[in-house]
Amino acid sequence: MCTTDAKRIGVLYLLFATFMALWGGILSVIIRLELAAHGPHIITDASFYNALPGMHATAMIFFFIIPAFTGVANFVVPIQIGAPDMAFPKLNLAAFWILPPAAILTFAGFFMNSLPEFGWTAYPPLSNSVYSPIWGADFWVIGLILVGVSSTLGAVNFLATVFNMRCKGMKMFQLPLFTWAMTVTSFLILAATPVLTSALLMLTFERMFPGVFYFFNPAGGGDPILYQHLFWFYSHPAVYIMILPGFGMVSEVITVFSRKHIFGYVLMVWSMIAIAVLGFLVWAHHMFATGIALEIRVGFMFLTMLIAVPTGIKIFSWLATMWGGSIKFDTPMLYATGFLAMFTIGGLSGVVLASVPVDIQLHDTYYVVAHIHYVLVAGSLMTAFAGVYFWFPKITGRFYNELLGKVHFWLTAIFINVTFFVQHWLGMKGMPRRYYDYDPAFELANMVSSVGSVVLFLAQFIFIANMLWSMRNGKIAEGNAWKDGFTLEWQITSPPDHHNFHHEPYWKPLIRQHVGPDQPGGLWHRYDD
Ligand code: HEM
Ligand SMILES: [Cu+2]
Repeated sequence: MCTTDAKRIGVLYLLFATFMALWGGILSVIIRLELAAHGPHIITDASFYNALPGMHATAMIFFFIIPAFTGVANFVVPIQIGAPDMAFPKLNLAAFWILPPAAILTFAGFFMNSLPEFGWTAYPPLSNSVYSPIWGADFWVIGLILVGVSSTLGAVNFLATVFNMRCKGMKMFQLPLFTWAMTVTSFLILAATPVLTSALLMLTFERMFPGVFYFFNPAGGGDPILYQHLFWFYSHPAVYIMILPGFGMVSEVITVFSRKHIFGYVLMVWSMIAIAVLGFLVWAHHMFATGIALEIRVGFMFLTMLIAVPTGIKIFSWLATMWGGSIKFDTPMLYATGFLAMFTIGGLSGVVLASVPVDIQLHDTYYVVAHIHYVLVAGSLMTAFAGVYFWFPKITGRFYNELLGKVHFWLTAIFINVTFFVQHWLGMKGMPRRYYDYDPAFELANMVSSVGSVVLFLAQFIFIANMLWSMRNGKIAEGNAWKDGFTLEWQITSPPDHHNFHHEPYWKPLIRQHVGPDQPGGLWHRYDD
């Protein structure tokens, strides 16, 4: 509980994230049950329904996906660079322990019958003291400010660790791709999160002292669109905060399970950097419908579409890595390849939404919901599973049950599509997002989506059961659990000892020897005791 060992803090993050995923999942199933058929069902109070999508999104984004990635990274990043711990172990612990109280504040509205109904974006005027004069809204805003503080502290720590604590011989362009992904992500957090925190502080001031502060309220010279600019200047980069670590995990999984070097390492790193930079230049694609000038919209449209280039490069590099490899389809690899296929759908619907005329039509419809979920569920969630299955033997010293892992994968992959694919159609036909009820013509597709979501939710208990059971009873894993891991974490015992390494590790480029024709080396490395 008050350990400063990054590995244990990582596990705390993972437990917290699992808990919040269940919470967010329950909320989403409630939403879907209500929408299963036309007319009111399990929720009689439309106001309560109104609050649910926002609460679900808040739980999933701020308390599940981001902490889950941070958890794996706490465990893996220091080891991958040959360090005994993070640069600031106590800060690390503090960053974690801000989260549970932040979660309690954020969701306090549930205990006080005072739930904010302004979605997860909290646009004023809806979120100001006139339209949301409730305590639950204040707590929600303050909870998210705390999350911002926590992830900023975490990002500083990761950067300090990666830049200062690399073992002898390891240069930046020799870092494993997961560590690179966390480095780029930490820069994103450092540059973007304080912007959200500021916007939320401004909102709080306006809520607490109406008539004194006018940031967003036009009555005193404020501008509600300013809030949207600040919000999306954080929240678009945030989508990459929620996907780049997953990209990094998939890179590790695909190299190990294809038993090959990553194809185009340097290009992979630069693509991540390009994605991060472009990620800051596209925020106004969320504001095409706010009446900003057409020239500006067109500019943002092209910049947005440009992100497809580095993303495409990464997809092709992963495919090229698998090409000609001797591939093992264990659960982590199933998740990694499943991610490739399904994330592509999310990327394509993103390009569709990026074009201004189409977005004007599809804005605030279920098409956007489908897009978000193909990137966040088929992208972030599936990569997180790839990573957790992949490093589970390293974290616990035991293997998970492979059969259960595969069953979990297939149920998850199939029912993600059952749940979300029809939503594209619903959106194109004009079903609005965040509504309590809909036209009876949409009934069948909504039923399909709801049934899908229930099965998807239930399937996750297979994962939890597998993890809990295998932690104690799984097959014992050796240090190099997958036999083909060449990054540093695979060169020490599973689970690693307190300070990771018994002797100060050193890094040296290593030609890959034991599989297939020799590839020119440099990216695999070995730690010799
Ligand atoms: C990398 C993972 C991605 C994530 C996690 C993500 C997430 C999101 C989220 C949460 C929204 C909803 C905004 C709202 O609630 O109003 C959204 C909308 C949008 N996304 Fe993405 N996105 C990703 C990738 C992309 C890509 C690659 C593109 C374009 C090439 C894109 C283009 C858009 C556009 C244009 C909208 C605005 C839709 C509207 O307001 O009607 N996204 N995305
Ligand atoms: Cu965006």
